Amino acid sequence: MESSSGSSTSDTPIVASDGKMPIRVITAAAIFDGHDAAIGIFRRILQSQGCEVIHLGHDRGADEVARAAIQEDAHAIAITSYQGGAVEMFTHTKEILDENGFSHVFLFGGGGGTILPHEIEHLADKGISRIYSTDDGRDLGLVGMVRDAMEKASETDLLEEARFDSISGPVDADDHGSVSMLLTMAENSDTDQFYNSLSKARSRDKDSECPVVGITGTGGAGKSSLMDEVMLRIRRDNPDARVALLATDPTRKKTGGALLGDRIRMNSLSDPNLFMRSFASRASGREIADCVDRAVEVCQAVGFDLVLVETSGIGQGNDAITEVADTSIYVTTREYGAPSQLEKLAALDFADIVVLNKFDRPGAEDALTEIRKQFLRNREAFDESPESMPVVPTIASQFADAGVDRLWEMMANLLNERFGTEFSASEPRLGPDGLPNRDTPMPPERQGYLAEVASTIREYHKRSEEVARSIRQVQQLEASAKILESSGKQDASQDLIGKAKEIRESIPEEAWASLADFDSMADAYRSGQASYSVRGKEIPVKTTHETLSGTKVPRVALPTTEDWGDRLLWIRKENAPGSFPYTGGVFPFRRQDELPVRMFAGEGSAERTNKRYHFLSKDQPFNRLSVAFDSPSLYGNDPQERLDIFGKVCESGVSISTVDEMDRLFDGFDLCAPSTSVSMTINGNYWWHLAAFFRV
Ligand code: B12
Repeated sequence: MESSSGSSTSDTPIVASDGKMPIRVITAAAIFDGHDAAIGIFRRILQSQGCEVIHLGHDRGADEVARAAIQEDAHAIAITSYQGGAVEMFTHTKEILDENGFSHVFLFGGGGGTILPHEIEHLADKGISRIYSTDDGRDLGLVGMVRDAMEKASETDLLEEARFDSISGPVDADDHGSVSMLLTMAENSDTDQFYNSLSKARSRDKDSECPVVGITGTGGAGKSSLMDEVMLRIRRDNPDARVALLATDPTRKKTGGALLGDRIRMNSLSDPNLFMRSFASRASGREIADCVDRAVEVCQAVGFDLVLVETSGIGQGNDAITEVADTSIYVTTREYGAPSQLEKLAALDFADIVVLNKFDRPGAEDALTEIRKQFLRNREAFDESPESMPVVPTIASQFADAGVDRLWEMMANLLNERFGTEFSASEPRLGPDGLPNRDTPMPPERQGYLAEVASTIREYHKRSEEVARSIRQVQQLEASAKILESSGKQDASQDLIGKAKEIRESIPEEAWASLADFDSMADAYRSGQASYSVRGKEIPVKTTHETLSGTKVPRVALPTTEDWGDRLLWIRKENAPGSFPYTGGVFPFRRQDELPVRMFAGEGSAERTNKRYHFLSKDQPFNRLSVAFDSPSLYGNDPQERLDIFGKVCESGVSISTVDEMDRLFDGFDLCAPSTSVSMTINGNYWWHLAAFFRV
């Protein structure tokens, strides 16, 4: 085994099962936890060390993580937990693994200083393989910790014969653990061993129908999101159908590692009838892993009703999917280039259905016409209309997209016709034009809105620098001209004045006006008294504050520079409070008659938090109640009796999941009084909390 040698360096990939397979690791940040930077770092290091990483992203519950490890037959799971509740998260994940006979999975992770030393000890007692503390980070370094974990994880031999003893009889598609082991054999074992086990495991006749649908298309076309949405429709219309999704992602030649990232898009996988397995392309270097044909055989033998095979992104000429699938779907977006590019596309020859995803993008309707026409030409179906071609526009990112409904309806009809299956499909609610609704919450012309804002601001700063440079030159030229004039060099002085005038004229009038305003503002601040108006009311203010020792300190400090360019840059980038770009607030001075405080609380139960609000606002002329919710409330989940969720209920905030609780939270406060205001630190679940708040 290459792996376990203590002398291995960070350049040596770590492999398991006597060098037969890379280590497979599930990575995730814990439930209700948005701290995903750390796991992002560790997943990249794992890949660089030759591991195949199945990344689930953030906010993943113990059930999702453990289910992924079982379906993916992973050697290890890495979890980061920063939002509290780490003990419950790790313990519950371990419980699920143990219950399913996956105790061998090396469960490790960290959470910096948020997992305390006595909790690390407790977790070790509970059988968690390793929690890495900040001290471990200092001693071993980031790569050192990963290699330490992987060397231990590599001791588990997933191909050990004894492991497969449990597969001595027929395996059913519901038995995800056994299906997963068979898929590991499909990927790594020799032909005899694999078929020997498969013949024992077969629970369904070879002749019974289980169609295989291949999904291919360009990278980034949204294949995984689309398949997730299709699986949700299959579940909706055929609750008993059992579906397997087999996805391939590329192996990196340099490290041998891979990011198997398709699972991150999947929200349908909580259904026990849906199963997913990710493969790395490994030595094949193709868009489907070499083992996919065997993996399909496994899924058919154990009784799945449908197998979906997803490729990694393909180029114009790739058609490997046709080797394993009997029905093919090609997914593209409007961004395929000029119409002539479609003529080169092999997929339009073999695809049964073409999907034009991201149909809400500008220009997508023209693309739909072009693809339909090209599809018709490829089929030489000149007596048919382009509209009758099986080209479906979809917006997989749109909730309940009728385009995806139409896609599933087409798939179901095709499969029922070809294979005699009996899939049901609800009728899609397409618009009168036969197309899905494109009135997305974000109109197409505003989709690049943030990029436009960023580029406008960048342009603004660039322009500021240019004008500041010119203004500085004018100041320097005019000053130099004066010096030359005073030393009798009239001609040279006139030359400089001429040049200064030329540059002066190129500078916009508003820049000179800003500099003039700066001078009058500086005078006003120096005078000790100023006034400003709010809603027509003139408010007089003292511009200086006298300290106990009698020093007069200006309430607003202006830059002392004499350089016109620097002054202009300050005006355009910062400026005084009450002036554009308002970096110091929208009013020239802060109010002095009210303390800028909030009664901020979130202490477990509604009653306790309410008590705290009353304590904080006692004898105050105003109530500015500010709510900090616990993470289940923030993420819109019920405080269920599930260990990983329980660990976060009433932690670092108040738990509010009923209208009654919202009522008790503000008990005794007149929420309509002008002296009362309420703010909430909230996120995607805001609508529920807002509705509950209006109700009280
Ligand atoms: C970065 C950060 C953020 C970023 C997160 C960015 C992101 N996308 O991840 C932002 C600003 C968004 C953020 C937000 C919040 N944060 Co914050 N955040 C941090 C911070 C500063 C660093 C965490 C981090 O990523 N460290 C980098 C990792 C690599 O290093 P490390 O943590 O030291 O871990 C070492 C070892 O443990 C080990 N290790 C760790 N994990 C793993 C995993 C594996 C596999 C291995 C092998 C090793 C290993 O390696 C490291 C090197 O030695 C910590 C404070 C701190 N200094 O730790 C707070 C902290 C975690 N945040 C906190 C809080 C409260 C929040 C908020 C709730 C604040 C709020 N009220 O809105 C939000 C919640 C966001 C959410 N939705 O979950 C608290 C948590 C309190 C608690 N649990 O008791 C902390 C501790 C700050 C504090 N002291 O109050 N946060």
